[in-house]
Amino acid sequence: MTSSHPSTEFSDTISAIVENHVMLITINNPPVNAISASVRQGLMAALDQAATSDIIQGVVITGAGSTFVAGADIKEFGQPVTEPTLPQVTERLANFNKTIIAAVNGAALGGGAEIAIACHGRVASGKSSFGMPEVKLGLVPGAGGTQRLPRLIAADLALDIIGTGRTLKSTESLAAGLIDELTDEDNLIVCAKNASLKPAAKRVTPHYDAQKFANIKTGILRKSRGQNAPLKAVELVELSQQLDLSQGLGQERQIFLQLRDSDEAKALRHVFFAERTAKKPAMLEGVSPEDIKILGVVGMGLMGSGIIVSALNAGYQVIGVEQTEEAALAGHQRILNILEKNLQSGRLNREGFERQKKALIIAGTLESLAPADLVIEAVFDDFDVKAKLFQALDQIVRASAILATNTSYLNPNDIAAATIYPQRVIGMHFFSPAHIMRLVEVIHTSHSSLEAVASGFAVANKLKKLPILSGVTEGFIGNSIFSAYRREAEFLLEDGALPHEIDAALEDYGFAMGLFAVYDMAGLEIAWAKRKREALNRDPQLRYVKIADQLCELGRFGQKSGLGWYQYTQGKREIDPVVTELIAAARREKNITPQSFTKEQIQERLLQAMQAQGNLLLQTGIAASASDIDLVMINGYGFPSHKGGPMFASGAFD
Ligand code: T1G
Repeated sequence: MTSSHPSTEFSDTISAIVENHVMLITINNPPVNAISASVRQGLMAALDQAATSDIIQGVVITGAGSTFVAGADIKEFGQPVTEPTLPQVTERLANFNKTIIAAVNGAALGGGAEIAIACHGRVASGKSSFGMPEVKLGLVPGAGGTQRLPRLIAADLALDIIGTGRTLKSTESLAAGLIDELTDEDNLIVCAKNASLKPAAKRVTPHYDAQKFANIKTGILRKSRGQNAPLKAVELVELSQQLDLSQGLGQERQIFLQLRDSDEAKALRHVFFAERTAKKPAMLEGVSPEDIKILGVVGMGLMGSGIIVSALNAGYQVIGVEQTEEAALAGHQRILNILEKNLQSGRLNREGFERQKKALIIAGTLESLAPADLVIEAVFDDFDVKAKLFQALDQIVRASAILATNTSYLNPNDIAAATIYPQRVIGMHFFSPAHIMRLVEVIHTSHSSLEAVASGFAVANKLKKLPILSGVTEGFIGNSIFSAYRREAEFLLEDGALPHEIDAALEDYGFAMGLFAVYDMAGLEIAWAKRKREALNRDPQLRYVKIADQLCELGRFGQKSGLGWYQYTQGKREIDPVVTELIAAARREKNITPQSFTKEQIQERLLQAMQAQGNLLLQTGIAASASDIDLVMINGYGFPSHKGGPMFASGAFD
């Protein structure tokens, strides 16, 4: 909204215009109006002028561009604090001598939400959203959020927002009383200005449902898995109901400063910036992806149907192909079931549901893929099957179309070499369930053109996935590190540890579930089949642990067979003395005197195994950066994000 009145620059990120007795302050710190020192200093300077001016009767604060304020400038963390601090700014806003209204034009996150709730009122557009994602950075809101939010809205909802870091859309914010007025973008500033010329509204702290509060608290504590920030968030919101505001703010400040320099916060900051860096791989700088509109997916099993649902969610037209009519119907039903679930859970509205159903074509012949711009295969992980499929597609799709293999363990170089245009073949390694798991390893073969790789990357981004570039090696980044860590875990078994001890050490470290429990859940037979295939070429010099094979030879394939590394009674996992004895026998056979290991020793050995493989992937150029490796292990293999990933944990970023 332009004005004929002069704009005053209060810093290089803060400007203000005074018109009709209202000062409109704009925060302009691209790309997301993060609250840097310049923003804080500029805001205070503008408020100084407004406070003493006789002309100015009201103040409005808004953000330039499509974001209101995305929070404190995370890049400033770890540096010396520059005054004024954000708590000083929000304190000033809350106690300002004239009505201040936040005109929330977009995302108000963390410190941005704290600025908005410190104002005397909030007018927002439909594009606005509110969130306090500090716990995702190992922090708590540090500028009044934990004390002012539970006084503005129901404390149970405040606890949910602060403890989980979830974001509220504009309509939910209005219903919660977080915003006073919801208007369209064109009227946002006018409505906010009108509100600023009225006395600040008197607010009554809304009642809250104590049972709901308790349930939300339990959920947050259960999911925290060793993270400290969520526990502190709960503590502070509870204190907001017991202490007066200034005491509560004092407690909040103390806890915020403790957390800010914690290892957990450093690890989560590493993950935050690692994700931003991974979005822009140097290898693809300046490379334009193909314009992909129509996606083809061959194979509509668990993986294929998950990929199709992600593609429909992203707005692609999708052609799904199966070998038989029966398999195509089963796959179609699987996809419809997921879409139905999304509809019932509110993740999808009716209009979206119908649109996605319409955007999907199911076919029983490969020829129907002719119009596809990119085809992803998710068929049985066998070389001949995949090579034959791509050779058939060579005759069907146009030469510039991209072919992507979802293989986990086969060599995409060989698959590409079997085709007419190997430069258009890439790997796109999804993780199951593919409509939920964020990670996609985008594989560049020795033949792949940069355009083909960039196209796979762009598609993965549009699917709202986290694409990570990987070169070709057995198991790419994730599975090769997972194999190294699994191997070390089995060495630990022979050396004296037991499956439940190793799992307990991993869960203590922050994994949702230990390795052997995960194995039993996934089933032991697939890895066994692979080990049997590899047995002929295995280097007899290398240490090999036979225990897993012996379990399978005994028909112990995991949870579904009731027996695996553990025994399962009515689904309950229990230590099985048969396995304990099997392990003892394996040690005796190799004359190994068992040692006892502390959980820290177990954690250290497994971390070192991951880091050693990670370093190998960096040396061989398979992984572009250590932070990419961390993101793969966090988003694909359950590595606790508040530990930063195996490479971060090794001090690679100190
Ligand atoms: N500080 C510094 N840089 C930030 C930033 C921030 N808060 N948020 C984003 N960026 C950079 C990011 O690194 C990237 O840079 C560019 O902006 C675009 O981001 C006291 C202490 C807002 C939803 O946790 O969730 O307030 O890579 O790629 O996908 O209580 O960014 O281009 O150089 O993510 O459109 C709390 C963090 C801070 C929100 C936009 N706030 N940001 O997503 O773009 S702690 C957050 C986001 C706090 C107070 C406490 C997202 C976004 P580059 P992007 P996007």
